[in-house]
Amino acid sequence: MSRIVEALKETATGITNTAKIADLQRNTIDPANTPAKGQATDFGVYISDTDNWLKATEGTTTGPSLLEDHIAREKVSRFDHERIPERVIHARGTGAHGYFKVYDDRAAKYTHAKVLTDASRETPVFVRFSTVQGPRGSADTVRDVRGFAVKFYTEEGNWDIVGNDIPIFFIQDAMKFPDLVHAVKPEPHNDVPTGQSAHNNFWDYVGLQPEASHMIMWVMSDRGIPRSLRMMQGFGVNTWTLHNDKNERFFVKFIWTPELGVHSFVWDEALKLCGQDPDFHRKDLQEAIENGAYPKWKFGIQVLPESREHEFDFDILDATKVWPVEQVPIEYIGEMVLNRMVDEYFPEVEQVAFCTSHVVPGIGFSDDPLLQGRNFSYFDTQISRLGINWQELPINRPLCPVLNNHRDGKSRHKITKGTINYWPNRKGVLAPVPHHQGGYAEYAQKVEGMKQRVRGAKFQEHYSQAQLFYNSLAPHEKAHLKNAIGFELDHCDDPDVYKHYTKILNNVDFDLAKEIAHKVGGIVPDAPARPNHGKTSALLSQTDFMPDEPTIKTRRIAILAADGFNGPEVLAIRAALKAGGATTWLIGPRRGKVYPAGQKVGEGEGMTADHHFEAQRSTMFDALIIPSGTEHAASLAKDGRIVHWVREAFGHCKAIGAIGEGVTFIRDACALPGVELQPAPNSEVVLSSYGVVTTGKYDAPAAPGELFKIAKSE
Ligand code: HDD
Repeated sequence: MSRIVEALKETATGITNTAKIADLQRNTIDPANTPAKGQATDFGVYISDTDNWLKATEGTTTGPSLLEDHIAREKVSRFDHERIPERVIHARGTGAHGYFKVYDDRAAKYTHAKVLTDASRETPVFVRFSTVQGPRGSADTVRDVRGFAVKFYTEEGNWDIVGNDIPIFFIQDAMKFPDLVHAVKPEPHNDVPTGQSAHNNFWDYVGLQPEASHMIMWVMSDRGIPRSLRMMQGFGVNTWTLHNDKNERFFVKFIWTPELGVHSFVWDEALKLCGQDPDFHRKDLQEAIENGAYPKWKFGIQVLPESREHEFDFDILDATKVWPVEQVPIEYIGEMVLNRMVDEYFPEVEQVAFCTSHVVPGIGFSDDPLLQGRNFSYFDTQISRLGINWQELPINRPLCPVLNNHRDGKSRHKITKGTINYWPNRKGVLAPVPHHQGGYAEYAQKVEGMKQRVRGAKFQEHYSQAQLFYNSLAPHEKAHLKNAIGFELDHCDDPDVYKHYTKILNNVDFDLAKEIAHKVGGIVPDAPARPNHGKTSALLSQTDFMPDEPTIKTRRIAILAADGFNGPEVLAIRAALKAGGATTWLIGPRRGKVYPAGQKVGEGEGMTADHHFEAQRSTMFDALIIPSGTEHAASLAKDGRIVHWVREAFGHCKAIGAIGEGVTFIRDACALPGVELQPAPNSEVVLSSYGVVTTGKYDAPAAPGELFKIAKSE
């Protein structure tokens, strides 16, 4: 019997991809389905009054409240202690359950880890996405690195890949981490800014740490403002190792690539959403999962045998470097699907705790100095956040049985029978498990050297890959990156900071440095600090990650409709978009009934608008459609909010569809001089180079997605 089946025999679910859900059920209470008659104290006595503190009172007077009221004290005291320390970084997050499986055993040549080689398994996972800088209550769409932490509940124990959406990191050595975090977090004197790296201290620090220059390129690129958590890559970042049955060791990088492609906001959209809908990303994840559009990622590995370690012009243990795919191709070996949101945020998302040191047999560490330090830091931080028994919390406990001689500590849940809590013991209980029976075996690595505070020679080069990344971007991505750095340096008011950073940029690219220096009042260089090698590499630009077939799956499409819109047209469009996997939202002058042409306002059957014009913004949607209808188009044209909506969507390069009179409205709203946006006289669909799709009439159910073939980011 497998270890997990044994552990879960109470629920009799066995090892399925839902085994963790079954495990959590042991601690889950459904108030709708409990024998409890109503509210009780924590010690189980029913409460008759939850609103009035016990008082010494007479007649109609209100006397003093009595300390004796332990029921009131319990209620208030429990409330007083509801918060735990938020994560020192990555405090803002959201999470979901799912499963992981490999396609086949092709990775067996590298590792004996069953989770990576046994295709009959579907390993339950829990994933937490996060931003880095902001506190728990900060906005989702800030420019920042996104955390992408995956906990695999394997039969051999928990394995955590605590990764980010960017494949590299700011620093090479873990000892620098507290400085990096202090520098990026709000400044100590005024606790400003929230959820932003646009301030003196951050740019001062990275300006004095040239090893951060590559990471700065990534964070200032569109990767720093993902459209959705479902549309970003994930990376283990550090170099790990795999070991196979022949006792061979390989260096490895882990990569998640989303099925829907990699997409981002434009900066203006992201900025506005911070205020308009600060929960945009977490709601987006929830909406997709609840609609059954389960986010999916392919899981890839880049593998190097030990013999190739020194073959590269960078050190493969340096976390500020990618392994270019031309030199080390990605092998996709499996996939992960997220299919269930949490039941309650705090016990699951807030209490989940990851550790880079959590690996299972067949997977190990390398000498990557960032990873080595992380292996200390994560376990340590969980003790201060959750207490020493944090691994007993339902979301963190492994699915396989866990027995050992660890005992006691605050909030111990387990009760272990027996007289023995040490090894060796006279009864031979709780013996260590030999390697051949599944005990973790460290790879026998030869270690020698001088004890010194240094990093290897190849760790000293910092600009080559920053250039590689910059050179590999598409022109629009370069433009976005320049705007982002321009924005951030403009928010630094200390000339020492922004002037110095423009000097750093000149090591990456002369034109980039010149343009930004001009913009922000930096030092305009008259010659490059070093030549740009001109090399490019694949899979760095997001444009290399469009889905194989253009898709509108899970895209949010707003249909703006005032009274008098063309009803059958809207029905047909909604049906076609739904068939393509998009969600449509009818936005009208009021929530509730909006009346198509032919129906009297207030009397007809109407169509239900999901929202009203004032309550939503174009930033909350990927695309918009204006149907035909004379009165409707005339009303839209009079509404400043709608005119702004359309202009804004146009400015953000969103896909816009318009039909009949809707076309005229869009043309006038966007005031597009010289742009021909006349509807064709028939149902011919015309796509302008601006991404606006127009037609004279729309009466046939279009092929799914026909109207929205243009990828938003183009
Ligand atoms: Fe870290 C949290 C990712 C370097 C120390 N880190 C944390 C989380 C992610 C990462 C995704 C949030 C986990 C969650 O959702 O609970 N960190 C990374 C990546 C790094 C990295 C990809 C570079 C490769 N981190 C790093 C270093 C150190 C830490 C070098 C310390 C020396 N990280 C922490 C931490 C946190 C953390 C302080 C805060 C909360 C937590 O661990 O659980 O220990």
